[in-house]
Amino acid sequence: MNSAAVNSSGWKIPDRVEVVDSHTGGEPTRVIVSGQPPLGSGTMLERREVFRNQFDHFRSGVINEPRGSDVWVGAILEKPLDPRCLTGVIFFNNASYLGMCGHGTIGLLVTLHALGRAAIGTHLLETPVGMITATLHDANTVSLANVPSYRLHQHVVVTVPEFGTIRGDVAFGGNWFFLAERSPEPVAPNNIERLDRLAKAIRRELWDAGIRGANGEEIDHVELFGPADEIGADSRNYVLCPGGAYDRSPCGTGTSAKLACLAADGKLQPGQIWRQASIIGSQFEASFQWQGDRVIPQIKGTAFITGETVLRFQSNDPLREGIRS
Ligand code: PYC
Repeated sequence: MNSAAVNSSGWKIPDRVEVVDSHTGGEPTRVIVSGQPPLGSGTMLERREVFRNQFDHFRSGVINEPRGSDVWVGAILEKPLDPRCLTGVIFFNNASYLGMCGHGTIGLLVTLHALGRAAIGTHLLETPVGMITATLHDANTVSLANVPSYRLHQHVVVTVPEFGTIRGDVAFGGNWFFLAERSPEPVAPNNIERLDRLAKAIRRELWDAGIRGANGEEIDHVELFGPADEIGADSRNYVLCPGGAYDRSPCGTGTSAKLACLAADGKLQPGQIWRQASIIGSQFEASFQWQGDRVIPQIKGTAFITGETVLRFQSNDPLREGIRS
């Protein structure tokens, strides 16, 4: 813990930081509305590194306990390089920084609309992994065309003590995922503790075995699939996020990675609808189009505003920078 809360550049978390909170299928998003650090004028990827290297105390302060928790995803808004874009955005969580975030994009657009900053219609957004298109259909419903997604490895085998041998694919959907073909544990809301143990063990095994993303990235999301009870859903998932929490939503980038695998296997055709249910039963409607050997996933879901808050960072608070995990 660093109670000074001033980084090497002398920038200090302001006493008041305004945020708007929402949830997308149960998964919360916190959009920073005022008080964020200056990240410069580079690409979103470059600005994300400035954020990581110089202002990580701000990430921790706004998203970690006691002001947030491991379930939250935060979004910082940035002036886009491309003037056609509505905004640039960098998503982050209790552990680190994300490339993209599907549920977060849905929450972001609904939030910007509630603030009077986004009209119903289609918008471009700049993210660290590229430009995406998102359409606000009404005050709560958003569909997004995600970044090109693809399967990198098929039939990866990991042996996990206590759970046995698990086969799955490694795919990119804006973040890196391991997608287990058949979960040895029921993917059911009353089994979250074991799913959590299993997914964390798989992630450790992948790391120890040196299995990485295309540019050496950690496979930091693990997705387990099972049959869905929910009406109309094709599948139910359990998604372990990098910070250790599970995604309450069906995970936009995880569903994108799933679409890439289904497409590669010829199990889903372009334009065909895939309804992905989350472990709590919320759903995204998804489909894809081919772009060369990658797919452009389309993800549709709803978000609702849950709060408009002023976070306080009092100078004498020993937990000004949050509890770092
Ligand atoms: O919806 O892409 C997503 C996501 C990533 C992490 C949590 N949600």
